[in-house]
Amino acid sequence: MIPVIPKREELLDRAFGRASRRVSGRRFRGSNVEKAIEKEVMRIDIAGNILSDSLFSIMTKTFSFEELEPFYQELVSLLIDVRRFKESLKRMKWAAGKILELKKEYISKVKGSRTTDQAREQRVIFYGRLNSILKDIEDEMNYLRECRRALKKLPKVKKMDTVVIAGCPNVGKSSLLAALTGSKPEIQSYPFTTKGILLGYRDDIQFVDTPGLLDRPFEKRNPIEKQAVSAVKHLADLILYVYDTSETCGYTLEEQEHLHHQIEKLGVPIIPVENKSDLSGKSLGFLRISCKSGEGVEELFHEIKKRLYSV
Ligand SMILES: Nc1nc2c(ncn2[C@@H]2O[C@H](COP(=O)(O)OP(=O)(O)OP(=O)(O)O)[C@@H](O)[C@H]2O)c(=O)[nH]1
Ligand SMILES: [Mg+2]
Repeated sequence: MIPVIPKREELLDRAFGRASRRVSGRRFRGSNVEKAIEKEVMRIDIAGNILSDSLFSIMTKTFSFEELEPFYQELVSLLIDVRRFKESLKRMKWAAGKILELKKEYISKVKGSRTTDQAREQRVIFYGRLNSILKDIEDEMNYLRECRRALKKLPKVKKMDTVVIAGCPNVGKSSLLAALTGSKPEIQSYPFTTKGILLGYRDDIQFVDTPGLLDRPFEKRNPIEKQAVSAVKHLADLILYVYDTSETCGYTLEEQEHLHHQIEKLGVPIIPVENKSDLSGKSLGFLRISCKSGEGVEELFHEIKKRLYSV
């Protein structure tokens, strides 16, 4: 999402080095002064273009926050200071433009030179100005490097019909993901917990388990977690809310119902299911399944498809 941003010295070396190489292989005509002028004009032109192009190319390769999916916008806002990020990009744009301006200015100065030394001197001053411009945006470039590191942790969720699995700890969310998709889920790093996001796929439907995120009532959450929870509403087309009616998970049915009501507030369609039907327990009248015996899992998958495709 953000390309590697070379160090100031590297950017300058690249620009100056290329400019030198290009003029060294060339023959210039006219008097010594005319030759010097033509040569220094060329160096300024090439160095200026290469440096401003490098900055422009970093900007164009960097993602645009506005073009992100709402889900990613929320995740990105958790990881970086979006205002500072945008400000840093603006400053890079300023620098790239300023370089082109200075280039013109110094080319005309060199053209007005009367001696070879004067021509050379103007080019040296121009190189110095390029260095100062990059120093001026050093903080901004550092911040973009920081953003790059932070955003590397973003999970790669695909844009497809997505079912998110929620429920108290130990009710069987991860088991259900495995039972539904019949595979070992892919684990991807996750910005706000160390646990990772689990993804599974079946028939063009993406199943997501977000360990630690949708397993506690919202009032027990810190602001960052609250925002992460609310990001889920942009990701999920459907939520599976998993109950453990045997209560062997360690949470009472009341506690589980409380979380269910909270998750309903996200405004995403929900299918509640009762897992661990192989064990004894009360029923709330929802679809009963068992990840252990497989009971009800196929019916659930059928129901999921019906809900996703009938709306
Ligand atoms: N008897 C029985 N046990 C189950 C069933 N489904 C899951 N379990 C068990 O319940 C425990 C928790 O299952 P997980 O799938 O890890 O539950 P989870 O909701 O992902 O747990 P956290 O990620 O810690 O929130 C494990 O020991 C599972 O083997 C089921 O249908 N029947
Ligand atoms: Mg789990």
